[in-house]
Amino acid sequence: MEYIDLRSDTVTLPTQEMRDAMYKALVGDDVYGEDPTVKELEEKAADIIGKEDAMFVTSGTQGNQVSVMTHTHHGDEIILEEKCHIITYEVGGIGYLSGVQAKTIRGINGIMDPKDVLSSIRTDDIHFPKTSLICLENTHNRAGGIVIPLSNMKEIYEIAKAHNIPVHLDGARIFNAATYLNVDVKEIARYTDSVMFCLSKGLCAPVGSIVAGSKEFIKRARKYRKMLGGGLRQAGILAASGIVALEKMTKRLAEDHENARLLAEGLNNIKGINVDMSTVQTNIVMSDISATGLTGAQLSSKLLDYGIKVNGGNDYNVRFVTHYYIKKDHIDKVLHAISAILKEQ
Ligand code: TLP
Repeated sequence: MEYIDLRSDTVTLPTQEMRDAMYKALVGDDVYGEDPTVKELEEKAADIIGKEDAMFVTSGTQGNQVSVMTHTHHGDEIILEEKCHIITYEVGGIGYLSGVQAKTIRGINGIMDPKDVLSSIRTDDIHFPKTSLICLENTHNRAGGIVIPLSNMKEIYEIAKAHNIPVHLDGARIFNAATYLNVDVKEIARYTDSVMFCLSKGLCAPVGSIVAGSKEFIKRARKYRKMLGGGLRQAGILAASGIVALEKMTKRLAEDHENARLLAEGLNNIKGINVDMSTVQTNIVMSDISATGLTGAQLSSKLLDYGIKVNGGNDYNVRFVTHYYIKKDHIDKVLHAISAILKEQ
């Protein structure tokens, strides 16, 4: 059975064009710096994002962890929004790998108040750890794919610069944010010192993410990537798909956003389901199904019978993520299936 898979945009398969590019890719040993396709991807990525240099990493998680390791020292403190991916879904890596502690800030829809960021920066006191990094996430996954406004990023960046603290952006879905804001992706990346973005989510590459920053930062980051086992050999096979992702797939994300909006509107028309439309900005829809009497896990297991996959846990929230392989008629099918399930209740 072919599923309609809305669990994540990570489920996207490589396109035929990617497979062709992978087949034909020129490769070499990238640990020796001899893979021409990896080099091409890294140069293209740096240019697109507006940073001096870039590095191919195996995953978004590896990219974030390597960035934190490169910016910090053991015993430092870093500031993050409390529901961000680094805190929620990266296996506690910042403590384990970088030996830093987290100062989390409660954001509103993932958006931190710059005043809270400012007041969280440690002063020079014998008791305190050093604040050595501020992390942002745009789009913000757990906030429902919400876009952090540029004005907010700018304000936080200026506070960071005034205190000589670098800013790292988890921009796993930065191209979705740029599409929503209708700006060049550089306009987002300019308020950061390092950026991680994923080639393997809405952009459909099978594997891989990019870390971008200054030449000096990337030089040091390459050592940490090697330490974490991310020094790949003929990685051009993978990088070739990343080049197609950057050239082609960044330009079509508005379609995913439109499908997410259609889905969210349809869900709001179903009794018992509530979606806060103000959060539906990109390709993620967070729904509250508490009034249906079903948990997320129960709804997702019933949807499987209709050939539909969604992520739902033991609470009453269900996340739907649109992507290249979700078309408008799939949205109609999903809405019909949910209505049918709730009628049987
Ligand atoms: N997010 C995944 C899961 O890990 C939750 C998903 O399905 O959304 N930053 C952000 C903002 C992300 O959403 C993700 C993946 C990552 C980093 C990590 O990327 P990968 O999966 O490549 O390690």
